[in-house]
Amino acid sequence: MRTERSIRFFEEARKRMPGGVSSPVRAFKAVGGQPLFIKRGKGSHIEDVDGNRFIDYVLSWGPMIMGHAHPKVVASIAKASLSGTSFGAPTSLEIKLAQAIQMAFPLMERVRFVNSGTEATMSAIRLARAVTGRNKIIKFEGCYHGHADSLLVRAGSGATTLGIPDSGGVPPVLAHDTLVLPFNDLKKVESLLMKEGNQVACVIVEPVPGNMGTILPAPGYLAGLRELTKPFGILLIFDEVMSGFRVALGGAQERYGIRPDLTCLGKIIGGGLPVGAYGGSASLMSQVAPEGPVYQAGTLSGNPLAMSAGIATLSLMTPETYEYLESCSAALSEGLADAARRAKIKIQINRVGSQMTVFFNDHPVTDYTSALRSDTKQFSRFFTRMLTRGVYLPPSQFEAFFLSTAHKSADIEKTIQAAYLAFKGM
Ligand code: HOZ
Repeated sequence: MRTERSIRFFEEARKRMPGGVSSPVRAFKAVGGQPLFIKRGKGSHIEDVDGNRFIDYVLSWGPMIMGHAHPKVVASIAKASLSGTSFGAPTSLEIKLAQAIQMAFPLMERVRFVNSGTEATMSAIRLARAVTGRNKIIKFEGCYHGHADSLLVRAGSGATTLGIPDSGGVPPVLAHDTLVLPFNDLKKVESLLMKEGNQVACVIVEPVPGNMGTILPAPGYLAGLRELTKPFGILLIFDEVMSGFRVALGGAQERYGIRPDLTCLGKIIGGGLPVGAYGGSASLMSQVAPEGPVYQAGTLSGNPLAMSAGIATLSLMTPETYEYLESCSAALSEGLADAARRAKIKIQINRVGSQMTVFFNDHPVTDYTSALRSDTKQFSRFFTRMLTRGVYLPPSQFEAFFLSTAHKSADIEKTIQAAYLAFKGM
């Protein structure tokens, strides 16, 4: 595989940007080698600046559920841009996207648009602290809720990939108010709440964690969180930045039938442009400025191009979309499991709908501790072998693969065949 141009760009980029990238995990540090610079994407494929083509399972870390450069999404962005790209004033597009979100997430009676998942989660926490008058928050090991100070404690995603789950620069006083528990362990939640429940503003959780790799919530776990938090008046925040419109149209809250107080969204709702959102009941959200005292703002929030891309993307999502994604993803995970068996490699595949992770691990992966026991060296070898065979996977053991409606059975078959060859002799 030729990579001269990517190498040249990376040298140049490193002179101008920390690590040569705009976000750490894409630097390929955990898997060795160096990042490929992407020139274009279409459907299930991306192409780098050296002309290599790959079946893409990163999909911009989730948003491109209809594949790259979907004609309807591209046309809606182009059309919106002809009328101006930003006004810092309301447009009717915000109402349309809010309506589309509320159809799928009825508990989000009021929605505030922001520019990223990070903004959504940090704003939701500010709101929870304000309405409860409490400072402490509970998060779970290996869950990643963006890079706000209070949340970079035992954080997954790039923070875990690069070995900095507790980031430098986070004031100890903030980290001190973040209580961290293992995921999938209700007993620990219960005993912490018995001690400190009346000081806790919120429990924030990725209902289907994807940032320590994909983890399945144990049966009854999410319902248990709901039950345990209620009597203490603790708000339950579902960070559905990844799972929203991914694991079901109405996200994990629809799939598992849970009613969180606040929901954070991102990724898919922007159709590949920068958008986040948070929302909940009208009464809770009435505390957000300008209606209430909780301040949060943004010049580009509700940006018309991003709203248009989101509206177009959500308009394409039908029950058939999810049926297709489910069957395609099941075929991939079954094929990968079979390829590993034939090659005598031990892996665990965790999958919910069209989100999955292949763990190089002998035992089931159910939380951060078990995820960290995975063989990251083997993952790196697998990653590199897949890349050279034309398959672009997330460059970390602690991330998720995503599928889109543009992935066809030929892509899946090619991926399984590449995996078999990659597993063989590992
Ligand atoms: N937070 C993203 C992974 N879960 C990575 C974003 C990026 O590097 O682009």
